[in-house]
Amino acid sequence: MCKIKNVKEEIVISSLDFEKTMSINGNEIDFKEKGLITNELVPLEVKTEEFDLLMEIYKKASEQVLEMLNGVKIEYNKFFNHNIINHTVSRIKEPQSILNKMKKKNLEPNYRNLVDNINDIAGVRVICPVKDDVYTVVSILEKVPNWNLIIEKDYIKNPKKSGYSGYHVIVEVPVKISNENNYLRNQIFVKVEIQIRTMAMDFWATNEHKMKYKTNKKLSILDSARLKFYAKVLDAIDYRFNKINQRTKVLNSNL
Ligand code: 0O2
Repeated sequence: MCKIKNVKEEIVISSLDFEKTMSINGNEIDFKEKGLITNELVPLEVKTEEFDLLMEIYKKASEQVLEMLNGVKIEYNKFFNHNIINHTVSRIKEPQSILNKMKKKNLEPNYRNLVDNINDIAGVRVICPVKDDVYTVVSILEKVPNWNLIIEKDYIKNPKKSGYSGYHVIVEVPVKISNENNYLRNQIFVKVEIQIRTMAMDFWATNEHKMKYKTNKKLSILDSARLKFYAKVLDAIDYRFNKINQRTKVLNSNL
């Protein structure tokens, strides 16, 4: 079955189209033998070393995204004296949440379905001061060399029925991998979901997430309606803050 042996290497791998054994954090795994790089539908078992290794790959991908965004934040501050990113957060989806999502999507819990169809195992959230900043970040993400932007969803122009708004992109970022001899370096593309929101959108979504979205708690029809209404109120405030920000920029550019 699966072959795992200790070696003194760091990086890892996975990729359905990659061959041979790879290593990460001192473990080597034969993904081919495991069936991860073939069309075999290997059942997903979350309490295994293989699963942990796979999560490490996603972690490496999201670290890269965070590093890139931090660079953008610093550059914008330096050259434009403007903070387009307030802060970033990241998470790797919990195993149980992955299984729940697969169930919700009627997917057999196997590795191929996980890699192919669950796009937010690695998730990064970018919180911006105002709406224009959200779109600036998106336009930067669209141009990052060597990244593939594969999905874009603008829930700011088209908010969800719940009232949720934000801009979602799924990017594929190259993660460096090594083979068992370590001198042959290579890379694979790993998906990361990036949610870009204003602080107002984040305030709404974080609270709503706790109160309703991810809990079994039932909200009254009235409270659900209130949340929707508050999303609109916050959107109106976001709009006005954005306008003030635009006017301030013009004023300062004329100084
Ligand atoms: P969590 O716990 O935040 O990770 P997909 O996720 O691509 O399979 P979908 O529904 O097309 O399916 O993705 P979508 O809507 O682009 O993004 C889903 C994510 O957006 C959610 O992830 C939430 O983070 C966020 N989101 C979407 N709708 C709402 C909402 O009504 N309220 C709140 N608070 N957040 C929302 P997860 O995995 O569902 O949850």
